[in-house]
Amino acid sequence: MSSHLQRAMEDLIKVFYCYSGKEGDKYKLNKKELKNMLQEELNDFLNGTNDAKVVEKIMQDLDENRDGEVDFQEFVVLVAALTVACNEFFVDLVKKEKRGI
Ligand SMILES: [Ca+2]
Repeated sequence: MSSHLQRAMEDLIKVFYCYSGKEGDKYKLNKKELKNMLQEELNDFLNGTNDAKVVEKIMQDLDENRDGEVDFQEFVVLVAALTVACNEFFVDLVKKEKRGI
């Protein structure tokens, strides 16, 4: 049986390839696939994923090697950044609860 973290890592990989495999390069997300992924998986986190400009901006931020597509390594950067943001929110919440706010 695999650990929680290992399962989470597997899920990350599965989610990425589920979207990247739809068209073109199977191992990279093009703009359409990225938009799809953001809408399906991260709509609660990212406001305005319906907005083409927002998707464009995320694409530019993630696409480190400027090939117009997001590979797994670039995708993980997004997930890590969002996880850090989540953690800060969570830690704040726990602190507030301890102080009885
Ligand atoms: Ca890229």
